Amino acid sequence: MIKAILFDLDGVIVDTAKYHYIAWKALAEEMGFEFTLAHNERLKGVSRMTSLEILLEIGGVSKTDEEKKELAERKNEHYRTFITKMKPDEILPGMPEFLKGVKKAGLKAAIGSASKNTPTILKQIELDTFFDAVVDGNKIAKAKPDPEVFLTGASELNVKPEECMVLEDAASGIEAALNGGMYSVGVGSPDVLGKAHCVIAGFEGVSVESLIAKCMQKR
Ligand code: B16
Ligand code: MG
Repeated sequence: MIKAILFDLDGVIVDTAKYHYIAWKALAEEMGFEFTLAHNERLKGVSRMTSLEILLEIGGVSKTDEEKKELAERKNEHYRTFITKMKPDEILPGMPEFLKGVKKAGLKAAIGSASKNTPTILKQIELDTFFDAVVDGNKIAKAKPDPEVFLTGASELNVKPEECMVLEDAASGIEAALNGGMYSVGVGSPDVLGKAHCVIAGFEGVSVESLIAKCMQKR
């Protein structure tokens, strides 16, 4: 029986990938190489420092640890100029209704995100008091596909892993859910998220009850 829903943040509740893209692209251009939207796909669900490593690998650039720290900080400052202007109308289509449904069904809800900017984003979209637990990049040591982020969420909610359904847009996040022994829903393309118990394109017209039923079909 599902007792809790664990939400990834970027790509499930809001689309911040577009802001990450602008900020990483600016950094790449400064270093003299191109960073495309296809490259940006590789950064979804990945931590900030690992994102930087991938960016440098794409550009064939090497930097010292000190320089990497400075680049990551600068990228984050640029990124924050966008997220500090976010409004609740940036919550993805269907998600406000889905969230209401979660509460109505008496289910617990937690955030499981790699982002250290989670508190800022939740505040901007006015969901900072909605969740029963928030587990983000500030709290965890091991990045997805390690299940730490979701297992910590389950433990904070006082539910067992097998009672959790994870909503994720990144393949590494689906793997994290499966590694943790949880049900998983991929939000996006089946080509990328095929390992999930079920895959949806988005939340418009999707109720929590129908999603749980769909997920349970594949055990
Ligand atoms: P920050 P999620 C992830 O959030 C993003 O998908 C990923 O692109 C980003 O690099 C990561 O957060 C770290 O973000 O720089 O804000 O700490 O999808 O796990 O909610
Ligand atoms: Mg995500």
